[in-house]
Amino acid sequence: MRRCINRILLVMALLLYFPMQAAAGTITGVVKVNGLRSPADILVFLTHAPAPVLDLSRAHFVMDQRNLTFLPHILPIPVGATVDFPNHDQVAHNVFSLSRTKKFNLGSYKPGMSKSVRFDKPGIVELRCDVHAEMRAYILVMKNPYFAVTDARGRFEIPDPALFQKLGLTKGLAAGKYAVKTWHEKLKSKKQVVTVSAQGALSVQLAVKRGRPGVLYK
Ligand SMILES: [Cu+2]
Repeated sequence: MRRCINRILLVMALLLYFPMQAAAGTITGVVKVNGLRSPADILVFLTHAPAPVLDLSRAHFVMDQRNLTFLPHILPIPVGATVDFPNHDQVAHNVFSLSRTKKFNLGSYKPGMSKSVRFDKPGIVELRCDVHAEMRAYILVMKNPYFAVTDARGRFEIPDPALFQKLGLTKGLAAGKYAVKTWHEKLKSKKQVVTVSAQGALSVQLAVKRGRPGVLYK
């Protein structure tokens, strides 16, 4: 009798456990690059995915200015997020964008100062500096939080654990079909359709070549 009850309890526990797993899919992978020195700093994202309502009030995104470069080189953010632009150099910078997604000019500002911009429309923002012509970086304003940037070895994970923690999101990816796409200013964007299963940790390999990336969303 006791054995039977134990078995029923086990089955019930499993039934409770597995539905929770249904929304915990992840996509991990590697981007292989032909024609660039490093496979780092490539945006990988899902073109269409459920976009939860986000509380962006506490989530800070930073585009640093250090050693006469923007850091990071590629910064994806969810639409509606605000980016801080601190100047950690010994000289003044003047950050601006002529991109249609967001046009702005922060003016020249001194070391130790910071300015902020909110990005309310999805798309690509090319950042430049009026003082240093070689300074260039990109803010990618994304429609959903399912995006990541490749590490030094070209690896990525969607959802990005650090980003999801920052945004207070706990769930993984619901089972279904998704288009995984890459973006980097010097690489032709690649798209691949994948199927994420209920318990799924899916592994993808994307091969990209030099070329024009095109738009984020069609
Ligand atoms: Cu500058």
